[in-house]
Amino acid sequence: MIPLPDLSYPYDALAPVVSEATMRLHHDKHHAKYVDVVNTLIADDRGSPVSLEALIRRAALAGDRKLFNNAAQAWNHAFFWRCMTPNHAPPTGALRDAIITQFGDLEGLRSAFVAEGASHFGSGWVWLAVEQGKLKIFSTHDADTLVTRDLTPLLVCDVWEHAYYLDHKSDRAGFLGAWWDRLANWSFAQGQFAAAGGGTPWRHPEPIDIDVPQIADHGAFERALAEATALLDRPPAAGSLQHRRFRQLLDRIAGYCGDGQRDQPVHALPDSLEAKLREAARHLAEGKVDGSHPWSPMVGGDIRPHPLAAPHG
Ligand code: MN3
Repeated sequence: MIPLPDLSYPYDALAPVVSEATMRLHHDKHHAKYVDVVNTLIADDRGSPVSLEALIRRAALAGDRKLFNNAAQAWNHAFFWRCMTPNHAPPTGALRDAIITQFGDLEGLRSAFVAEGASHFGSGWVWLAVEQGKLKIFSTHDADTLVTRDLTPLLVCDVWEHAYYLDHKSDRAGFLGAWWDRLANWSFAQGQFAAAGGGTPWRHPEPIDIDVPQIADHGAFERALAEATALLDRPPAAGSLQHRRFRQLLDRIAGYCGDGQRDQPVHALPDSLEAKLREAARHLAEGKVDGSHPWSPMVGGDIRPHPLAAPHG
C-alpha cells in the first residue's frame, strides 16, 4: 500500500502564506483522499508492492485514467510538501550560477515562474525543472506529472484553487509571489539539481505492506524486532499505514513470545526492547491521549487490549 507521507514541519509552520487550516485540509483531506483511492484501486493486486513511480508509469501506459490521476496527484503532493520550508533561504552554488546564466538573476526566474503559474488556465501545477541540463519553467494540467517525462523537477507549486483559495481568495499571482519569496525550499531544489547531473532524485516513500505474516522462526522474529525498533524511534501518526503495520508487528511479536495466558512457547524479548515495546502496547491499549507523551501520535484508530500490554511477570 502507498503511504501518505507526513509533513516534515508543523501544520502552522508555513503561515501566513499557507495557513494551518489550508495545510490540514490540503494534506489530511485532499492528499489523503488521492492516496486512499490509489490503495483501493490496487487492493486486489497480488505480489510485492510496487513503487508509486512505477505505478504511475504503468497506469499511463495502460491508459488507466483513474489510477493515473490519483497516483500522479499522490506523487505531486508528496513532492510539493518537500518544495516548501519554514526556513526559506535563497539558492546558492551551482544552481544559483545556472539561474543567473539563463535568467539574468533570481528575479528573472521569479517573474517567469509566477507568470507561468498565474496564466495557467484551470487546475494544475507550475514547475521548475531540468531538461537536458537546462532549467525550464512550465505548467501541467490537472494531475499531470513529471514522473512520466524525462525531466528532473526542482520545485513545484500547486495552482489548484484548494491550495490557496482560503488564504488568498482568487489572487493566484499573489499566492505564487509570496510562496516564492517565503516558502520555496532551495536547499531541496539544490539536491534535485545535483541529482539531475547524475544521482538519485527524490523518490516517493516506499510502499508499505501492512500485512505482517505470522512469525514462524527466529530469523523472522529478529527482523520483526528490528523493524519495530526502528518504528519505536519515530512513532508513526495514528491512522497511518505505518501505524497499522506497527500494530501488526506488535501482534506478531506478542504471538511469537506468547501472552502468558496460553500454553505457547515463550520466546524472550531482548531486555533493551521489552520495556519500550510494552510501554508502546500499553499506550495503544489504553487509548490515552496525552500531548506530552512520546507515544501520543500512536494513539487512535482501533484501540483494543494488546497482549504485550499485560502486566509483566
Ligand atoms: Mn493540491
